[in-house]
Amino acid sequence: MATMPADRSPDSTLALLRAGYRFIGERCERYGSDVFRTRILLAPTICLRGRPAAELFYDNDRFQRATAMPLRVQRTLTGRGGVQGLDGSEHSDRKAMFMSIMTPAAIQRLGQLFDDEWRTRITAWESAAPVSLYDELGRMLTRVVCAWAGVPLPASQVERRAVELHAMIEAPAVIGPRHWRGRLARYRAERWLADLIERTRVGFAPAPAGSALAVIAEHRDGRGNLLPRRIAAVELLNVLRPVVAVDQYMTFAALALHDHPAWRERVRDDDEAAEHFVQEVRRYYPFFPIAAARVRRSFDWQGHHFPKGRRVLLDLYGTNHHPTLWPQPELFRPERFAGRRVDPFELIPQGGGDHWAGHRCAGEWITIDLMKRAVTNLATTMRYDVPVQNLALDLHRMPALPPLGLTLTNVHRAA
Ligand code: HEM
Ligand code: MYR
Repeated sequence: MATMPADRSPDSTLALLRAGYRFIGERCERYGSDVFRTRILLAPTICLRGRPAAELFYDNDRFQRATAMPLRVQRTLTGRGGVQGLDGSEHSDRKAMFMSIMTPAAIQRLGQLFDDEWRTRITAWESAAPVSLYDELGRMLTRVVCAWAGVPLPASQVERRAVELHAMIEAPAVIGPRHWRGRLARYRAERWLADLIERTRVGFAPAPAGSALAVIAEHRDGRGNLLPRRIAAVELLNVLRPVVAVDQYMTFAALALHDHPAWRERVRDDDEAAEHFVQEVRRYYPFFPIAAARVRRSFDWQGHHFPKGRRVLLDLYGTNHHPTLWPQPELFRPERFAGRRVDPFELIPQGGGDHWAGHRCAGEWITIDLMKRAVTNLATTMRYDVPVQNLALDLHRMPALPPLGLTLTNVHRAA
């Protein structure tokens, strides 16, 4: 049996929080291995990156999700009792519920709502002082996703719900007030949506057929039972929160257009170029750092032993930056996707493998579609300046964002 390289420190939790996106990659490079062991949250943990590792990680016979996600992540980002922590038939049943929402027509409807919202907002931006793109996008996506999902949202509540949804995303990997804001936000948002689910079920808040609210409120599990309303709320939040989180990728896309202005021309009226650009934004920029699972039953892989119950972390960011998969991974080069088949275990910003059978992100197509629309809107429907500001990404902070979220000035509708 090969010896798995090991981190020497008695516990690496703080090192992980401090090093952020590069934690696993740096150690893989130091040890010359895409597998190593460490201790995180006081428990032995195996860290992995790369294509073979991703393929292994998404093997349902070898890994489970029950008890894999640290509690601090469940209490903020994912909630408890939702699809992320399910296995076997319970998972396939719940996942099918999500995938049934993601029809091409529904994705198109969401995109259309977003484009309409963009058109309306340009007018406000034209007469506004500096526009914080990230904050604007957060509010726009909150309005759009609620309208799409059948969730009533009075104009007076948009700001509050956008702040809540952001708070959940910003909280899982930090210690202190930002973490607690995320927990409070989750508590409030779950109460709001559990109440809505209840009112929908009794007919007081009718949901449009096929909307996320209708599908989740009416979903019956394998035994024919409705979801408990708190779990239904967790699942509805699993639609609202991540759609709003696409604002982060859109802000990264705007940053990439600013840093690589030649692509403004290229993405205009060229769907393929826009697709390559968006794929490179998802590959290059840091967002969801790692996925977590537990060994379901002991096995050996590449000469290393994986004991039953061991927590395993797959480096999503590190796989997207793996030097053997992506030549010059630290360069932003959308053209690398020209003629390249997108492999399910190589480009994994939203997880790998199969959407139905495994835990790969249910909203990946929505994300790509919305990002393409944002890129097209930035490049074709408006002109703007990006004034001098600190645009440095902080890879130590999860999630990473330029400090003030990208400010635009002199916004004008393109003639
Ligand atoms: C799962 C990332 C957008 C819904 C995941 C996973 C990642 C991820 C890494 C977990 C993969 C794993 O555990 O193996 C992202 C990123 C997004 C995004 C970076 C960009 C904003 C969305 C959107 C939706 C969505 C727009 C819904 C409309 C979900 C759901 C799961 C999931 C329901 C759980 C899937 C399962 O456990 O089977 N996402 N996601 N995500 N995502 Fe996303
Ligand atoms: C979503 O809302 O589900 C999609 C975007 C979430 C991004 C969260 C980034 C930081 C997460 C750190 C979690 C560590 C998981 C082991």
